[in-house]
Amino acid sequence: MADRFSNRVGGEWVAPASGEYIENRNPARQTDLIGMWPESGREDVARAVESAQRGFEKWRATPAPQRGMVLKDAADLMTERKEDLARAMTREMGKVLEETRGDVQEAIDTGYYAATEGRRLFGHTVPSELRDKWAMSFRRPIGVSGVITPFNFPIAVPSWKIFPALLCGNSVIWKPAEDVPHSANLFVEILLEAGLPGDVIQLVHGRGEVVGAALVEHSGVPVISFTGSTETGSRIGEVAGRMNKRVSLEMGGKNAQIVMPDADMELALEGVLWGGFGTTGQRCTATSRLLLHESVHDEFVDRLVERAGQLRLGDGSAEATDVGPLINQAALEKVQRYMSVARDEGVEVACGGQRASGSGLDDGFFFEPTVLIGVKPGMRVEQEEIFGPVLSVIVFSDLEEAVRVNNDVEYGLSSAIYTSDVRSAFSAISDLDNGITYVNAPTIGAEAHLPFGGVKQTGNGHREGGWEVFEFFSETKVAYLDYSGRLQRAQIDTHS
Ligand code: UN1
Repeated sequence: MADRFSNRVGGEWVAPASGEYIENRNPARQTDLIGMWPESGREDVARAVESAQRGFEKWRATPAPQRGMVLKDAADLMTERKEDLARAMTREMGKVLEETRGDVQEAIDTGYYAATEGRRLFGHTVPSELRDKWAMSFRRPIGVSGVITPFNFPIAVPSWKIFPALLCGNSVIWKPAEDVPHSANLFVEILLEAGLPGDVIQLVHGRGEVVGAALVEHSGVPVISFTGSTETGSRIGEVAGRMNKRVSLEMGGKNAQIVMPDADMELALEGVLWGGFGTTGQRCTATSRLLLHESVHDEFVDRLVERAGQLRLGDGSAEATDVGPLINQAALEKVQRYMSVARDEGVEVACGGQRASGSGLDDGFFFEPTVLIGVKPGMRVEQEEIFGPVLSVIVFSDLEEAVRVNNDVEYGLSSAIYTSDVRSAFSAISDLDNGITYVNAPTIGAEAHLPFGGVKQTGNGHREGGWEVFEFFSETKVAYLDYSGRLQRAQIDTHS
């Protein structure tokens, strides 16, 4: 009998009201049953909200520098337990250990950054237009924050939301992705051990369409932060819009790497291998389009195909593995469907293109690193997010055309250009329609202390990370102090 794990609601580890559980298995080896996690419902969410409201009243009164110290202690504990967290994460998510260690490190960085923000959290003090009067703004917490997170960064992405939400004085209800519940339990245990009061953090496991929806629809949760598909995000946005909630949506991408004729080709090759096949292509920042200048196309494709074929697929916990499995059966089927789309569109599969088989692979969701060539702008494999190890190669003849192709998709998260020409580099930085552009580095690998997010259908205008996320998780309040002792009317008595 597999272990049963709990929700964290009302300051205790508890079973779901339904008494039902969901199995969680290793995507590299389906026979490996990790445990059973609560299949929660609306009742569990309602209890979590009541408790989180009590938690909020306590926590908002704790000075921000002290709140920051709890986050610092949490980041310290993550540092101590980095290896254990990484191994647990690889077992349920599949990506290789080097990457899960990086995932934990990103959360540690986010924790330390947020901890020090407790001593800043700046407002503004500006001159008043009237005499003997002060005018200033400062940040106040909002309330119970609903956090809904994806499977691909089981600790890092939640940390981008949970640490800043807590630092700003909010309480949190977290609904993690069904495929990575163990990482969530380990994260919450760390927050509690670091001294976070019991009802300031609630963890409710279950299905997105039930638990996520209940959280979004609950009037006691005024702020929602979501990372996931554009389809789900748009539905959340609709409900949040109707209820006048503050909502941050971080969604899909169709990110391109552009290779100019003056690029360092070996560097560009390493970049696209990492950006396209790292995390098995399951990042919102993954490189899924490779734009090659016509003069370098043939040679670059030859080298790429050779190198992609050398990548070792396998269980991410083996140090020799380069690429782990996809997350689940549905993800595998989606990638397989896109292979038929590619064939129907007349695209050539230069390498990969099918489920990987062989020793150690048959019991997992492995898919061969795939390079599609002859892809034309506008084709579905050029426009739609596949979320797997699939690169669509497009040929261009000048930078202007490359920029046009890059921009002509509905998403706008990250982009990369490889060039040694400073003019191309700066034109790309200003003209590529994305939230992030890398020069001579791949489309993945954003750092925790800079704003993260994209334009168009990738998001709804907010940024995570860096300094901007603290604005998202707090309200601006303005205070005026008039010590003149007389009535002074703004806009009217300004000449007295
Ligand atoms: C995501 O895929 O949702 O920039 C986040 C990166 C990582 C974060 C990715 N630091 O690739």
